[in-house]
Amino acid sequence: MKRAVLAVMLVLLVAGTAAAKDYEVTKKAGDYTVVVKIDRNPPITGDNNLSALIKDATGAEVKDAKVAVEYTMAAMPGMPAVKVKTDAVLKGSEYKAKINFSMPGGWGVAVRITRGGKAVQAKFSVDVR
Ligand SMILES: [Cu+2]
Repeated sequence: MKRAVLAVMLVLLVAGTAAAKDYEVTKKAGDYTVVVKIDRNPPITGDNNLSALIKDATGAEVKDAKVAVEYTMAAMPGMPAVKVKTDAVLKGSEYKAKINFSMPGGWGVAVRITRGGKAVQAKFSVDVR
Protein backbone atom coordinates (compact mmCIF):
# COMPACT_ATOMS: atom_id res chain seq x y z
CA MET A 1 0.00 0.00 0.00
CA LYS A 2 2.76 2.40 0.95
CA ARG A 3 4.57 1.49 -2.21
CA ALA A 4 1.48 2.34 -4.28
CA VAL A 5 1.23 5.76 -2.67
CA LEU A 6 4.90 6.35 -3.34
CA ALA A 7 4.44 5.34 -6.98
CA VAL A 8 1.54 7.78 -7.37
CA MET A 9 3.57 10.55 -5.79
CA LEU A 10 6.47 9.80 -8.13
CA VAL A 11 4.17 9.98 -11.15
CA LEU A 12 2.78 13.30 -9.94
CA LEU A 13 6.29 14.61 -9.36
CA VAL A 14 7.41 13.66 -12.86
CA ALA A 15 4.23 15.12 -14.37
CA GLY A 16 4.79 18.31 -12.40
CA THR A 17 8.35 18.60 -13.67
CA ALA A 18 7.22 18.07 -17.25
CA ALA A 19 4.60 20.80 -16.83
CA ALA A 20 7.14 23.27 -15.44
CA LYS A 21 7.70 25.24 -18.61
CA ASP A 22 7.19 28.81 -19.72
CA TYR A 23 4.46 30.86 -18.18
CA GLU A 24 1.92 31.23 -20.97
CA VAL A 25 -1.27 33.20 -21.36
CA THR A 26 -3.51 33.86 -24.37
CA LYS A 27 -5.48 37.12 -24.47
CA LYS A 28 -7.53 39.12 -26.92
CA ALA A 29 -6.47 42.64 -27.85
CA GLY A 30 -9.10 44.14 -30.12
CA ASP A 31 -9.31 41.72 -33.06
CA TYR A 32 -5.91 40.25 -32.31
CA THR A 33 -5.13 37.11 -30.37
CA VAL A 34 -1.93 37.42 -28.37
CA VAL A 35 -0.02 34.48 -26.93
CA VAL A 36 2.37 35.76 -24.30
CA LYS A 37 5.14 33.65 -22.84
CA ILE A 38 7.51 34.43 -20.00
CA ASP A 39 10.61 32.26 -19.65
CA ARG A 40 10.31 32.03 -15.88
CA ASN A 41 7.32 30.26 -14.34
CA PRO A 42 6.36 31.77 -12.06
CA PRO A 43 7.95 35.06 -13.16
CA ILE A 44 10.74 36.15 -10.84
CA THR A 45 12.01 39.33 -9.25
CA GLY A 46 14.61 40.64 -11.70
CA ASP A 47 14.95 39.93 -15.41
CA ASN A 48 12.41 37.83 -17.29
CA ASN A 49 12.20 37.34 -21.05
CA LEU A 50 8.77 37.92 -22.51
CA SER A 51 7.66 37.00 -26.00
CA ALA A 52 4.37 37.74 -27.73
CA LEU A 53 2.95 36.05 -30.80
CA ILE A 54 0.21 38.14 -32.39
CA LYS A 55 -2.38 36.85 -34.82
CA ASP A 56 -5.05 38.82 -36.61
CA ALA A 57 -8.73 37.88 -36.95
CA THR A 58 -7.92 35.55 -39.88
CA GLY A 59 -5.24 33.73 -37.87
CA ALA A 60 -2.33 35.29 -39.78
CA GLU A 61 0.78 36.28 -37.83
CA VAL A 62 1.18 40.00 -37.42
CA LYS A 63 4.74 41.18 -37.97
CA ASP A 64 4.34 44.85 -38.79
CA ALA A 65 3.00 46.22 -35.52
CA LYS A 66 4.67 48.46 -32.99
CA VAL A 67 4.60 46.57 -29.71
CA ALA A 68 5.43 47.71 -26.21
CA VAL A 69 5.09 46.05 -22.83
CA GLU A 70 3.94 48.05 -19.85
CA TYR A 71 4.06 46.54 -16.38
CA THR A 72 2.78 48.07 -13.22
CA MET A 73 2.52 47.46 -9.52
CA ALA A 74 -0.01 49.33 -7.43
CA ALA A 75 1.24 51.50 -4.58
CA MET A 76 1.71 49.75 -1.27
CA PRO A 77 2.80 50.95 2.19
CA GLY A 78 6.22 52.57 1.80
CA MET A 79 6.21 52.18 -1.97
CA PRO A 80 4.73 54.41 -4.65
CA ALA A 81 3.12 52.82 -7.71
CA VAL A 82 5.60 51.44 -10.23
CA LYS A 83 5.09 51.72 -13.97
CA VAL A 84 7.67 50.61 -16.52
CA LYS A 85 7.31 50.62 -20.29
CA THR A 86 9.64 48.90 -22.71
CA ASP A 87 9.55 48.33 -26.46
CA ALA A 88 9.31 44.79 -27.79
CA VAL A 89 11.42 43.87 -30.83
CA LEU A 90 10.31 41.48 -33.56
CA LYS A 91 12.49 38.39 -33.80
CA GLY A 92 11.23 35.71 -36.16
CA SER A 93 7.49 35.76 -35.64
CA GLU A 94 7.52 36.88 -32.00
CA TYR A 95 7.93 40.22 -30.34
CA LYS A 96 10.45 40.02 -27.52
CA ALA A 97 11.20 42.20 -24.53
CA LYS A 98 13.16 41.91 -21.32
CA ILE A 99 11.08 42.90 -18.34
CA ASN A 100 12.48 43.54 -14.89
CA PHE A 101 10.13 43.15 -11.94
CA SER A 102 11.64 45.14 -9.07
CA MET A 103 9.87 43.20 -6.33
CA PRO A 104 7.76 40.12 -5.73
CA GLY A 105 3.98 40.33 -5.63
CA GLY A 106 1.14 41.09 -8.01
CA TRP A 107 1.99 42.91 -11.23
CA GLY A 108 -0.25 43.96 -14.08
CA VAL A 109 1.18 43.46 -17.57
CA ALA A 110 -0.16 45.06 -20.74
CA VAL A 111 1.07 44.24 -24.23
CA ARG A 112 0.29 47.33 -26.30
CA ILE A 113 -0.10 46.84 -30.02
CA THR A 114 -0.13 49.79 -32.39
CA ARG A 115 -0.88 49.07 -36.03
CA GLY A 116 -2.52 51.10 -38.77
CA GLY A 117 -2.92 54.05 -36.41
CA LYS A 118 -4.96 52.00 -33.96
CA ALA A 119 -3.80 50.96 -30.50
CA VAL A 120 -5.14 48.00 -28.51
CA GLN A 121 -3.79 46.08 -25.58
CA ALA A 122 -3.80 42.61 -24.07
CA LYS A 123 -3.79 42.73 -20.27
CA PHE A 124 -3.08 40.06 -17.69
CA SER A 125 -1.62 39.84 -14.23
CA VAL A 126 1.20 37.77 -12.81
CA ASP A 127 2.25 36.78 -9.32
CA VAL A 128 5.97 37.44 -9.22
CA ARG A 129 8.16 35.38 -6.88
CU1 LIG B 1 5.47 46.94 -4.47
